[in-house]
This record gives sequence, structure tokens and C-alpha cells, in this order.
Amino acid sequence: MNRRKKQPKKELPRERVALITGITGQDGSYLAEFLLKKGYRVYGLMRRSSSFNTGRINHLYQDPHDLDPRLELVYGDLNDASSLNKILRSIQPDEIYNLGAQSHVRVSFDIPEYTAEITGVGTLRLLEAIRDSGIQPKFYQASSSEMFGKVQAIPQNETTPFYPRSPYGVAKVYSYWITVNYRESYNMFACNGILFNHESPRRGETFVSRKITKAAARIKLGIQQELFLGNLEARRDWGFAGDYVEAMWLMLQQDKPNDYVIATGRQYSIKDLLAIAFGEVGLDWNDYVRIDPRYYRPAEVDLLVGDSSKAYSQFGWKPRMSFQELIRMMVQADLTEETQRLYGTGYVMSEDENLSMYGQDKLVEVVDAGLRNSF
Ligand code: NAP
Ligand code: G4F
Repeated sequence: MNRRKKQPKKELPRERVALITGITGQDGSYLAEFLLKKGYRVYGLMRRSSSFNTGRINHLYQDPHDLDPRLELVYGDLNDASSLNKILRSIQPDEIYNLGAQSHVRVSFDIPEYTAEITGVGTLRLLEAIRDSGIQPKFYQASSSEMFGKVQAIPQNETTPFYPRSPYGVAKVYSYWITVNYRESYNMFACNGILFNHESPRRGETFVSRKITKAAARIKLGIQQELFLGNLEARRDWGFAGDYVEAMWLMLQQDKPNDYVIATGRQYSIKDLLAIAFGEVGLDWNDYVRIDPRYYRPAEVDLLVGDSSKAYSQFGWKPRMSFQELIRMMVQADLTEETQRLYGTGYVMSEDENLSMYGQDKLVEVVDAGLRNSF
């Protein structure tokens, strides 16, 4: 009998599966893009909202009825352990990026308990869900330079002691240590990325960089007259979010889990940011900026500047985009967005119109309504 020898089944390499909490946020959108380009199947945890909150990832969205969607959104919440358990058991991710958070420092003084629940205990819920589900994914925790707060050394690196100055910063310190604790207690591949401020045209509109670049564009277009800000003396180490998500991924590709500072090593003040943003549209910020104490924080972080030489020596990461390029790019993006919004309102009829003159009062009413109280 001519029996064919049974061939051992050829195993196809299993595609890599990533879960991103906070996929609808600034970093989540850049990370999703990055991982999709690398061939990952990406799941994004999204919380229920009464209005659409997927604006930053609409360009990546795939209809779930498509044959093989590479990106899928699943409903869940860092406040709901059962949803986290269910999601992990069903999708069995190889890598988890925990970016979900109440991420606004000023707002954390208004809703401290909620901030602790999501930005702090939310991380514990996710780590426990990993243990319960029995899977062994690599885990990335979005730690923050806010943990350094009242800085104990300049620049700050992985050995600098923490001194948080807000409910947000305190919650992030909890998440940092619970991540270290689960790594040491349960041998998890868990890393903290201690990221310094990073911005982009997708940055939330109430963070200072975007608030300024948007205002510069709107003032140039004649649809805003002034800009109210808080402390102009604070100094930050600002980088580009697109550069920083690559560092998140690189951390999880190392042989051993570890914690890394990700920063540019350069510091600028809010006044420096103002000068670049308004300079990009040919204006002097001193003519438009007013101080409103409501934007002061009960306790301020005066200066942050990071030393990311560990990340550079371990896996060659360094920032590509300079602060100046970043702010100019954001202003240009806001000019485009605001111009499109203007045309959408129907008040401006042609590109030849003088935008600063046309229907200005009405436009201010329409467009400004939601921005006046922004932190
Ligand atoms: P972001 O734009 O504010 O995004 C936060 C994300 O978390 C959003 O997708 C948000 O969903 C989600 N989220 C909020 N509450 C949630 C909940 N209860 N359950 C599940 N998801 C929830 O923040 P980002 O700038 O992208 O930052 C990403 C992460 O890095 C955050 O953890 C932040 O604290 C941390 N971080 C940021 C920086 C920075 O400079 N950007 C620096 C260091 C660390 P919605 O869209 O529904 O609101
Ligand atoms: O843009 P911010 O709100 O960012 P902040 O507080 O540094 O926090 C951001 O970076 C952290 C990393 O260090 C992240 F963990 C956190 O999630 C977030 O992404 O404020 C920057 C500085 C502050 O000193 C603030 O007092 O700008 C000052 N500022 C002055 N006027 C203002 C304003 N900040 C805001 N948001 N709005 C103002 O009108």
C-alpha cells in the first residue's frame, strides 16, 4: 500500500495581538497607527459616551463586518473589572498598553476621587484581570513625569525620587509602583514608560500647547480676540507624541522588563511656546494673552526636564522632532482645521474673503461657546 507519510503541520507564525486602553486619546491613536503598520491585530478599549469619541481614530476605523478587520473597538472601562476580565479572556493579547486615564492635571483637583479610581486603581484592575485570565502578555504602563512634581534633581531620570503635586500625579505614582510590584511578585513582563509632556495636532484642546496653537490660529483668522491662561512661568520638556509611541513599543521588545524615562532633555517656558506659536502667524502674543487665575493650580509643577539616556543606550531611542518644529506643525494644523470649520459654518464664502472681517461677531458666538471655560 502506497501510504503517504503524514507531514507535520506547518505552524504559521501567530499574528501579534495588542490591546490599547485609551485608544481614543492622543497617544492611543498614534500607537494604533504604529502597531497596525507593524502588522499587529489591534483591539482598542473604548468607553461608552453619549456622543462620538472616536475622532482621532476615524481614519483607522474598519467596519466590523469587513472580512478581516485589523482594528477592532471593544466597549469597556477601567472602572469596570468585569469588562476587563471578559475582554482579556476573549482576545488574549500578547501586548497590553495601558494608556487610559483621567489625564488632565488641573481637572484632577476638581475630581480627585474619580482620578484615583481611573488613573490609579484602574491599573490595578487591569493587572488583576491579567492574573485572573491566566494569560501572560507584556504590559506597558503610561507613567508620567508628573510623578517628579516638585523635582528633587535636574534633569530627572529613572532614579530621581518622586514628589507628586496633584491628585493626578499621586494616582500615577500608585500605578507606577503597582506595576513594579506585579513585575516582582508575579514575574510579569511589565514596564513603566515615564513619559515627559508630548504633544501633537491631536492633543486635547485644554492642554496648554494645543490651547495656545489653536488660539494663535483662531486669532489670526479673526474668530477669537484674546487668550486666557494661567501660570506662564512653568517650564516643560515637550516632545512629539508620534516619536514617543515608538518608545512604548520598543520597551516591550526588550529581553527584560524595565522602566524608562522618555524625554527630549530640553526645557522651555509657556512664554517660549507662545512666542513660537504666535510668531508662526506673524503676531505678538503680548497683545492677546490675559491671565486668569482660574487656570492656576493649587500646587504647581514648576519645571520638568528629563534625561532619557537609559532608553537611548538600551534600545537607541531618541526624539526626532524639535520643539520648534512641533509647535509650528501644530499651528499649521490648527489653521487648516479652523479654516475648514469656518467654511463649514457658511459665513465665509470664498478664499479671497478677508477672514478676519467676515461675520466675525456671529462666528465668535458659534465657535467660541465651548472653548471659553476650557482649562
Ligand atoms: P488623553 O488624550 O487624555 O487620552 C486618555 C484616554 O483615556 C482617552 O482615550 C480616554 O477616553 C481614556 N479614558 C479615560 N477614562 C477612561 C476610563 N474610565 N476607562 C477607559 N478609558 C478611559 O491622554 P494622552 O495624552 O493620549 O495620554 C495617554 C496616557 O499617557 C495617559 O494615561 C496619560 O495620563 C499618560 N501620559 C501622557 C503624557 C502626555 O504628555 N500626553 C505624558 C505622560 C503620561 P475618552 O476619549 O472617552 O475620553
Ligand atoms: O498642558 P498642561 O495642562 O500639561 P501638564 O499639567 O504638564 O500635564 C500633561 O503632561 C503630563 C506629563 O508631565 C502628563 F502626565 C499629563 O497627563 C498631561 O498630559 O500644563 C502645562 C503647564 C502647567 O504648568 C500649567 O500650569 O502649563 C501651565 N498652564 C498655564 N496656563 C496651563 C494654562 N495649562 C493649561 N492646561 N491651561 C492653561 O490655561
